[in-house]
Amino acid sequence: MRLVLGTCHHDCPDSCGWQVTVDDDGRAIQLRGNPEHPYSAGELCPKVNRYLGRVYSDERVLHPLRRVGAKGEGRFEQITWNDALTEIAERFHTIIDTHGAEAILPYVSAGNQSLLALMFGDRLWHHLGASRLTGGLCGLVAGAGTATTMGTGKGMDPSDLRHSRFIVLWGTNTRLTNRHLWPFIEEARDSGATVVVIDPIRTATAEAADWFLQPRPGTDVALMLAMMHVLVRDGLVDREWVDAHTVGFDDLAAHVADWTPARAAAITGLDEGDIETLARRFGTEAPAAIRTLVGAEHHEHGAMFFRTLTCLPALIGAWRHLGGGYARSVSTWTNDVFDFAALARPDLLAGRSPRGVAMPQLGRALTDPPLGPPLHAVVMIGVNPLVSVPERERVRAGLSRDDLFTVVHDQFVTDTARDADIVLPATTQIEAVDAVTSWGSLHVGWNHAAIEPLGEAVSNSELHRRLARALGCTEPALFDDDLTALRAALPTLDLDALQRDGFADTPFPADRRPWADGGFPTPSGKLELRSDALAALGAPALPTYTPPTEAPSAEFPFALLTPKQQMRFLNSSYSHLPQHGPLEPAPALEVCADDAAALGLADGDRARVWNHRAELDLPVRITNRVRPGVVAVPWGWWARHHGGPDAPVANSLTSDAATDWGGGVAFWDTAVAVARA
Ligand SMILES: Nc1nc2c(c(=O)[nH]1)N[C@H]1C(S)=C(S)[C@@H](COP(=O)(O)OP(=O)(O)OC[C@H]3O[C@@H](n4cnc5c(=O)[nH]c(N)nc54)[C@H](O)[C@@H]3O)O[C@H]1N2
Ligand SMILES: Nc1nc2c(c(=O)[nH]1)N[C@H]1C(S)=C(S)[C@@H](COP(=O)(O)OP(=O)(O)OC[C@H]3O[C@@H](n4cnc5c(=O)[nH]c(N)nc54)[C@H](O)[C@@H]3O)O[C@H]1N2
Ligand code: SF4
Ligand SMILES: [Mo]
Repeated sequence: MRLVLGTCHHDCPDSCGWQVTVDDDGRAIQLRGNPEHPYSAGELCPKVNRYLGRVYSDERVLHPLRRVGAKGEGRFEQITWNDALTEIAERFHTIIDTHGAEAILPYVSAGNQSLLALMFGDRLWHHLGASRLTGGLCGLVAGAGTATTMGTGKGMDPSDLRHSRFIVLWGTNTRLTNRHLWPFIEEARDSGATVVVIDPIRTATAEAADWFLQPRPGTDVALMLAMMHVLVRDGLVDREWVDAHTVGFDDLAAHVADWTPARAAAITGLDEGDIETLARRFGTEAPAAIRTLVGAEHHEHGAMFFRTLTCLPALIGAWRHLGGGYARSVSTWTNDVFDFAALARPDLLAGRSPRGVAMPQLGRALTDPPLGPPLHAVVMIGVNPLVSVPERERVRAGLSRDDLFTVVHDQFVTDTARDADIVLPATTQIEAVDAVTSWGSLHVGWNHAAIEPLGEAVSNSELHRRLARALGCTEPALFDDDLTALRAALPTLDLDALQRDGFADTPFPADRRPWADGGFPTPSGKLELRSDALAALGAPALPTYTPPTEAPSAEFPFALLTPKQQMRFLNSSYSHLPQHGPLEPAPALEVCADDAAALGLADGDRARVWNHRAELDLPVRITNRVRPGVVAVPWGWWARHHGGPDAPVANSLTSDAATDWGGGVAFWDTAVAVARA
């Protein structure tokens, strides 16, 4: 019996440390939280408490598979690795000879967000000169919006919320998506802090808050501008800090002069008095802090949301205080220990700059090719776009092209894998070594391989070594072993200690107040309430509210949200497993009582929900989680859970409109109509 330390690989801010008990036959018999881990402290979550059920699931793909029958039929035969690699190499060589390497697109995402899993493969794609992904589905918009104001994504250590008096959880569902932060928030509360949640959905986090505000989706910037109005009007601005460390205050003050709470109330649907109270409490109950994460970026004006939000703590001088400021992803801190270039090796591009394909607009790229050679091959790694990418029916149409060669590397035959030509078996996290720099806490975690790979599964790094060999590449960097690559990636860390302990701290300013004395890395060297750089790009220099293009209309009167909401799911990863999906409420259309009555819908009735992209047929769930004019369909369920292998899913309805900047996508500016089925 052995105990092996590891770190969760999921695309989750918590990056929990775990320990795996392995019996003498090399089988993992228990996976539990590592009690020594400073952030997760021995607790995992309802997803990963059942992780061994995933590892040893009967549905695991354990051998390479080749499609038999028509595309998307989901019929496969088992083949050898040798046959799979030979076929891939032949297809790739033909495509490269005929169309160039840019006709191949590696479509890689964070199903495993460990360093090797996510980035070692870049070496091969750079070396080949394949198309690159630009933008993304997660986090880039929030990072870009934040950096417009602050010059960086670096903010508070979220665990310092334990020192806050007034905590605003703005567009983040902490208790679901970031559960290990909640104890720090409870600690602040025990010392008298108030917790406010601002979300268009009454989430589990909203239920646990002291105060819940439920604006219409996509209207928060109007609320923020009204808060600024009150702060300026009532003399709650910290003029000393603002004068010393920001630019553009006078312009901003003039700009918000007519952003009265009444004006914002009409747009957001909030109560005018609540807006006044929120602004005044935020301006007087120091230390005040705003916690946000990713969700609010999934709007057309997602970057503006984060750009505007980061102005609020600055106006009140919140950065002076321990427990004051703005807390988002800490990856910009934790990545300080990580040498990206040494791992991903952009130098292997050798001066080339391959065509970029916008990740969120995969459907367009496969059906309406951007400039450059049409895509003839896509390699999906750690991603399930037929559940997770907007305009899903268009993605499906692209994947059904007979002249497209699709390779999927995954642990399961996901909806996406069903449409593949070749499916390759991927290891789970307990089968391969890796390291994880967290985005929720200031740690890097080590992950030992606890067991041998099951069947013929290979890790992402081994996959790329095999592909490189099959393609006849000779560049030595493509064949580095895992430890060599990890040593290069983490040059400043004591890897022996990291391997022994399972985690290490990452650097953070000793007084824990990173911006108390300003010094923001913006063009002006100050926090930019006015951004001339943004103006140069054609965007407004000052925080500005703009309604979404796809707003509810006479034809499509409801705003549709498709959020994460199942505690047993992690993105699209668990809905198919017996200890996860069947224990969650099945997909339904959430609608409030007033709207349901107006539509003649009773709880449990079937409703059609549609727009020009797709139509779903769902049972109705009447709920107080959404406000009038807003409906929700939970996301993460596969086609089979929506009625069959060809059924549309939540993202069949969603918009793939790009965000204002940051390269994200406006999933949640989607309008739909609803009627009795
Ligand atoms: N409507 C709507 N759409 C959304 C979102 C939403 O909230 N609503 N959220 C968006 C966000 S924030 C994100 S991050 C994306 C998530 O997008 P998804 O693609 O759903 O991400 P995951 O479920 O995390 O992981 C994808 C796949 O990675 C596989 N995987 C796990 N480990 C490994 C490994 O080591 N190797 C390989 N090759 N595969 C592995 C898993 O089995 C899984 O099938 O979805 C986005 N789409
Ligand atoms: N259990 C669980 N945990 C997860 C995941 C999971 O699938 N399941 N996914 C992981 C991933 S990939 C990510 S990116 C993180 C995301 O972590 P979060 O950002 O915390 O979660 P989301 O659910 O994407 O979005 C947060 C909230 O934003 C709200 N929202 C939508 N539009 C607006 C708006 O216009 N204004 C405001 N104020 N709020 C809005 C949504 O209703 C939602 O409740 O969670 C991670 N953790
Ligand atoms: S999914 Fe998130 S909360 Fe669950 S074990 Fe992994 S890192 Fe921790
Ligand atoms: Mo995400």
